[in-house]
Amino acid sequence: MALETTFVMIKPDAVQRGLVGAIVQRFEQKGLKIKAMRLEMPNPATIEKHYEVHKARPFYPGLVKYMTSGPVVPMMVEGESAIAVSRALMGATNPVAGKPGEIRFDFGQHIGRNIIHGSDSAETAAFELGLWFPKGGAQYKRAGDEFLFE
Ligand code: D4T
Repeated sequence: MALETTFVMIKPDAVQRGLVGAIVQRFEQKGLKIKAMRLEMPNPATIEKHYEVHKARPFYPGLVKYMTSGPVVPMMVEGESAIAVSRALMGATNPVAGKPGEIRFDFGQHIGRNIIHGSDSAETAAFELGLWFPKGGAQYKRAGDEFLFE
């Protein structure tokens, strides 16, 4: 087990559908610590850098168009194995391939409108956190942590 920090982003479809509160609640209920969060119209250059690994894929132009179509909610999230735990909370990339209880399954139906993003490795998390939160996150002691961690 290791304390990790990861990058999570609520995508435009979920913001437009009024799901921000329900999604953030899943992370809070799990005990993950939110260290930074904001709502913004994403800068297209940031989205292009974020999805640069997918540049050659056929879905890339549609992905960039969708991701810049409205506000997103980028988040910095900390917790034990936070990278894998966040991905587990999100579920399968294709919302209908997952299981009930997963954010994407519970709230989505189409891979091109899949609600939420989360870093898939420590390297990706470092890159994405640097891209979206160059100034870092809030440093604070959370009340109740002694009941969450032994
Ligand atoms: P992200 O990166 O958004 O957390 O999603 P995943 O890590 O679960 O999935 P991914 O990198 O393979 O895909 C990135 C992003 O592209 C969209 N997408 C993906 C799409 O619109 N059509 C497709 O066929 C695929 C594979 C969804 C997520």
